Order: sequence, then structure tokens, then C-alpha cells
Amino acid sequence: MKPIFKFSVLLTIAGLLAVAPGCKREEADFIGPAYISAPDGFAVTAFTATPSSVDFTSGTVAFNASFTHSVTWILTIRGEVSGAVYETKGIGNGFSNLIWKGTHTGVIFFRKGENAVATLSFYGTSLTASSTVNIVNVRNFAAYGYLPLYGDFENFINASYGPPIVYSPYWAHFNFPNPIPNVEQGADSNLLDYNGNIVPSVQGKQYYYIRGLGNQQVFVSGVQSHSNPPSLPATPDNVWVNMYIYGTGDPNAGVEIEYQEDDIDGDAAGYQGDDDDAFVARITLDHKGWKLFSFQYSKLTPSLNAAFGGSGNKIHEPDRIKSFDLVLVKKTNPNSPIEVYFDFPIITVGGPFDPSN
Ligand SMILES: [Ca+2]
Ligand SMILES: [Ca+2]
Ligand SMILES: [Ca+2]
Repeated sequence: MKPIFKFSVLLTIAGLLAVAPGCKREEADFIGPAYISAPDGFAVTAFTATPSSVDFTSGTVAFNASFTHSVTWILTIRGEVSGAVYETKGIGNGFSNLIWKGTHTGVIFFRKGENAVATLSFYGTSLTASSTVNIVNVRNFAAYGYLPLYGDFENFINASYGPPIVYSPYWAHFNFPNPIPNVEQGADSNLLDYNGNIVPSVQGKQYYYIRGLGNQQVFVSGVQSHSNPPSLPATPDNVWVNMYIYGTGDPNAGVEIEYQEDDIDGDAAGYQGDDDDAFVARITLDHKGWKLFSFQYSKLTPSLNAAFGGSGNKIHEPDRIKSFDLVLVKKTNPNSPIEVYFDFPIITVGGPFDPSN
């Protein structure tokens, strides 16, 4: 019940601020959001979610509420299994037809089949009201851009490769068919990271992971997505590459995500490492937990490796992207094993991936 306790503390602080001496009630001078606390006698007279079971590929949920007084309200929807959160707030004595499309404002995605509990809360009172919605199907976030085939890692198939390699067509694992010593990688869920913490799912149930020491100073291993994207705009300012990546706070762990083009002036069809561009996003995984990384394609820099994408025309040509690699690299200590977990590498047009919309 930790989250509720934290919220109570927040409410208490909000309450203290509201009665702090010296706080004059001159609204014209108020800077920032105006929070209106619930007065004595405040009550929620109605709160409904319709329908109570929703398929977000085609439907939405409408919330309706009414209160006895005009106050600041906070609507928090939380997935019981995923822990996903959608939050919105407003001021009034209720709201009508507030539409939820299955989006989320936190980092975690809602999950198919789970219950989502919508809770109304207020400043100045511990009174809440709640309503539960069953998610028959989640929103189709793949439609927000271009998600590579099997890019949610939900249906990787244990085909002829067998465990521990979880195989999918359209993805090439750098440790298969020739194993890299001290490396394991594939799609999985509920793994324990090197700190002994469960790596939760961010989207669906599964993510892709690579971990180990490898047998080189810097390079550990990698994976390539080679499902050709459909036509993207040629304008690199208009294209974003996005990916959810879990970090453990280890400054030794880094990834290089390399988007590989078939340059317009290339010698042969397809991407050749010694003839075409690879544009690179370099990330140090010194953050903790899941985080969404988004890069404008025009901001990516050419590969520094002449044989692997460093010998192209140096022109950003997102319409000519053929594939991308995610490579795990040791940044500071060649003798310390590192790890990465990632999910949902989606390419978007016109702005970064925004699942709150
Ligand atoms: Ca997933
Ligand atoms: Ca080429
Ligand atoms: Ca190019």
C-alpha cells in the first residue's frame, strides 16, 4: 500500500500549503496552476465509467462525474497487473464524457486482459471514488509509426534455434549461429538484473535482452532488425527513432543504435557496411528503470567505423533505411559484464513517439 501512503503525504503537504500563514488569497497574483481544495461537506455524487469493458482497438471509455463543490480533481487510472498509469486533472464540480483512449502518461503500457482502476482524488480530503474497467484489448500503438516486425517481442518463436536463443525471422542475433563467449540474449520477461531486481515488462509481457561480458574490450554483442520499413519521409528533420530501454544505473553499460541506409549513390542494392551510411544514437545506460529514448533522425551522427557504416555518403536519408542494429558496448571497464533490456523500437513521423496522446 506504499503508493497510497505516498499520496497521503502529498495530500497532507498540499493541505499544509493551503493553510500556511502568509498565503494571501489574491488569485490574480497566483502563479502556476490554481489548486482548489475540497471544503468541508464535499462529496462525490456520481462517478461512472462507460463501458466497463473495452476493446481499445475500436472503442474508448467515457467517464462522468459530479461533485457537490467546484474543486481541483485528479483522475488516475492504474493497470492492476502492468502498473501502467494514465493521469489527468481539472477544476470543476464534475465532468462529462471525459474520453480515455487507452493511452498512458507514465512509461509503462496498459496490458491486454487486465483491469484498470480509475480513481478520483482531490486536494484537502482523503475522500476518493473509483471505478474499474476491463481492458479486452489494448490500444494499437504500433499504428503511431513504423514498428519493425516482431518489434514488440511478444511472439518470438522458439523455432529450430531452441533455447536459450529465442528466434524470430526479421531479427538476427549476433551470437547465432556462432556463439559469443559469456553472452546471453533473446526475448524474455521477469528476468533478474545484475542487482537482483526483477526487470518488469514495459509493453506487453516480453522485451529483448542482451547481457554478459563478451570476449572483446568494448563490444559485447548485438541484434539486427532487418524488416525493411515502408516508405518514410526523405526529410530527416521529420523522422524520429524511439525505443524503450531499461537501465540499472551502470555507467559501464552503453548501447549504440545504428540505423542503416541503402545510400542513393551506393554501389549495390541494400545496405553494405563499407559503402553505405549507418547513423548512430549512442546511449549510456546510467538511468534506472525503463525510459523512452527518442532522437530526431537528423541529429544522429555517422558511424565512426569505416567497415560498418562509416563509409557512406554522410547524407541522412531516412527514406532509405533498411535495417538497424542495437550493439551493447562496455564504456569504462572491459572486465565488468553489462546488460540491456529494450522494447518497442518504433520510428515516428512529425514528432517523437507519444503514447499519452
Ligand atoms: Ca513487448
Ligand atoms: Ca547499398
Ligand atoms: Ca546516406
